[in-house]
Amino acid sequence: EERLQIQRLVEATKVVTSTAGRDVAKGLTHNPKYLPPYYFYDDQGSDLFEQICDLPEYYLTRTETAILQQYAGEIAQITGACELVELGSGSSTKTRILLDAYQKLGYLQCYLPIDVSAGMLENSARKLLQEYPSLQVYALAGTYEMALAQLPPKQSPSRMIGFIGSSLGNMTTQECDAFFSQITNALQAGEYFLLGIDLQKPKEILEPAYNDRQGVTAAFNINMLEHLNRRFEGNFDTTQFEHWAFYNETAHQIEMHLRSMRSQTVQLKSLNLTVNFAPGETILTEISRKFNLNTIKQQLQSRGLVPIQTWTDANQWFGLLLCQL
Ligand code: AVI
Repeated sequence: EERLQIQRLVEATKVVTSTAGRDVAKGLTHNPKYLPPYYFYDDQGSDLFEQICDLPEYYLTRTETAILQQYAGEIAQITGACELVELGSGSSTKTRILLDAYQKLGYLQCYLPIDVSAGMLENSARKLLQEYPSLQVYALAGTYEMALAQLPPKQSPSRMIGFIGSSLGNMTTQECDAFFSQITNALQAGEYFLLGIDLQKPKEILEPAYNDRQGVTAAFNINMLEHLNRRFEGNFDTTQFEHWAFYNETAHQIEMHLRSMRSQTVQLKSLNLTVNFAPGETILTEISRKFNLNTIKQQLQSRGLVPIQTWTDANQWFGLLLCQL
């Protein structure tokens, strides 16, 4: 297929096997233990995340979709002909709303989805090619950092980097800072950054979204251990860890952990790593920050990403910001 290019990115260092998993070793030997959230997204985890997006308690996807449906035309109009780079594209479901809006104006050219889940990336890219017969897809399998540093030359007059779904919330403020630099380095003056963020709200709404009744979020959390088992020859006994998520109101963030149900020892053979767990000890697998619209706008502005338009829903639960470098 000529309209599709898929590139599997590897870390710049050629000795891939020795660098992969270094972050796992670092997190599991840290006190308190943590794991980087991108390990959620092997192909199985990406499927589970798709299921989360449809849960009645998980208002995020539904709310952002509605905002996009209402304002995608406006976004396309403001940016003009623009190729779309999307970070964490997953199934590209919400992206179709944007692609449709660009197509309507005759602006649809090239879509560059980026995702760590290569299987999910390839499947959704192939589907998009069928649905959009004139679209070029250049898919990049890798982390944001790798992909942003290796974007192919532009084919359109302008570029927009899309980062929707509130994945920014999964970064610490420090990681966020480094990430904004990667964004500004990847863009040229006048180009766009589209950001979707979950906003602060009562914990009565937030906590159920991360503790759904069907247990899909728990399975998603536990799958990280299964992923590590598969990838690094590990022997986590997933029946001996439980999902634990709560809203930290002071830090304005959901904190998601895996809690060891007893004293146990786990080995990750290919990392040469042995980890001991005390009963009740936890691994922090994710933070999910909830933003204040004005604060994040100021932060973006101070990093040179000037917010030129903001959209939200009637409840002000979710925000979509179009920024320009
Ligand atoms: C991808 N990210 C924005 C999700 C979130 O809500 O922070 C990941 C997730 N974790 C548990 N449920 C969903």
